[in-house]
Amino acid sequence: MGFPEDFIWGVASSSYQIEGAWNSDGKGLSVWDMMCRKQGAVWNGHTGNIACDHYHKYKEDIALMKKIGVKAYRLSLSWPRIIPDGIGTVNDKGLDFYNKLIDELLNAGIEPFITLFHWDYPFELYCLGGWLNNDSPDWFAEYTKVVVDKLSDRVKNWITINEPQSFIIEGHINGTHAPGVKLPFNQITHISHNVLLSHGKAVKIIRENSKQKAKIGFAPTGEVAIPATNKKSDIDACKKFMFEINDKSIKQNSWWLDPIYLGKYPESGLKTFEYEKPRIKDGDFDIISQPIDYCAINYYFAPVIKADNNGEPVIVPFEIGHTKTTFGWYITPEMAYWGSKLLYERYKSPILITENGMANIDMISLDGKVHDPQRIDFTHRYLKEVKKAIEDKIKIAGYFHWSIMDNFEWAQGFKQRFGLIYVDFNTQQRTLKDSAYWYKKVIEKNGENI
Ligand code: GCO
Repeated sequence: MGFPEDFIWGVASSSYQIEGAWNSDGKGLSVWDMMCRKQGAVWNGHTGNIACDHYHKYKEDIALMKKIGVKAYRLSLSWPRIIPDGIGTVNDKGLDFYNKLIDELLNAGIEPFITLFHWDYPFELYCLGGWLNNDSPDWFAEYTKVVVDKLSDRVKNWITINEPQSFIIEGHINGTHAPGVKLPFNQITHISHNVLLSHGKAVKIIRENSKQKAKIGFAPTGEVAIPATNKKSDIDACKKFMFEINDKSIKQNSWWLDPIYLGKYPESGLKTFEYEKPRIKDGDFDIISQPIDYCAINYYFAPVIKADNNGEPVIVPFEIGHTKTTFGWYITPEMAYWGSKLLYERYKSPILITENGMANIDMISLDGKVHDPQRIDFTHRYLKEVKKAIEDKIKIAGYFHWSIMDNFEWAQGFKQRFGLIYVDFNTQQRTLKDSAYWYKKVIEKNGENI
């Protein structure tokens, strides 16, 4: 067996991380534009003002994607580029940028997968309370409608929201990501509920307004785990770890995916958040739980779990010297098998791996090339686990490598390089890394060499 014929081989990026042009052609400010102005917020004072200058170089970048042979490209849209104040007047020039980008992709034979929200929230809406405001789901729906009206004649694949756990925990609890605030937990659960309602309203808008049959997903972080052994007790402990909520955190995917797929919050979460649970209005779960097509998920690293004598999950520490990326993240390929398997068993929805990749020390060598064997090995290992899952009858629709090119890695600035394409941020010159040529072969052979 192996990868199905129609497996989606893709690459991914997000608007703030690559576009630059932070104030061009009528774009409004996002919370990330503001975060980058806060002293000490981003490594070495870097900003996304220019980033990869993709706004001006998108044709060149799409030509490179074509050269790699990718079948799909997951991009996100900058909401304040399209609607500068977040609601109200549309900035035609901003919308037109995406219009041209989509045409360019389709001309290159690359299928666009649009993420509606990948963290660059309109600053004007943040000033109105942002996700805490109970109108925020309607704001998101309004923005979605503008985009769907314009692009859905050519775009059929949509991801509503990327990694709510990251922008809520980093942005609203730790204050290390935009908007950089530290809110109490009852406000955090309130935000999470509004984000879920925003997702649901966007799904409804897409279904009602798309000019073709749409496919939709929601992309939380890969909060999955790996059982220490194949024993039932360890697997059960691993499931408990993934789906039971026993501390005050909105990290676990059951907090997000149970409402979407099962139409309710997990009991354990409601119990643990006893005095801090969100206010749930009649009909909220009807909005949130409309059918979607992909259980999208981003895989980077995961803990290993075993059962203690009572069957409770305990984290098994990694052995000394377990390999890490330059970000300090452990390399844990088995998550791609176990995460997919356990999510698929619980939610019964095809998995779409919307991100996977690693930060590495990449440099242009004397021969003018970028040799990144670690990234090739990393990707090979994770893809082997994807293949194993597929052979175990777990439906996995596709894989998007993070990222097409080196880019602005949030609070880490340009410190971390995640790309298949090396970017010289001084000259904006692009160089395909060895991993890009390797991925090209994988795609050509539909993963037969995995
Ligand atoms: C994410 C982020 C990406 C990051 C990547 C590496 O979804 O976490 O979506 O923007 O760049 O994950 O940290």
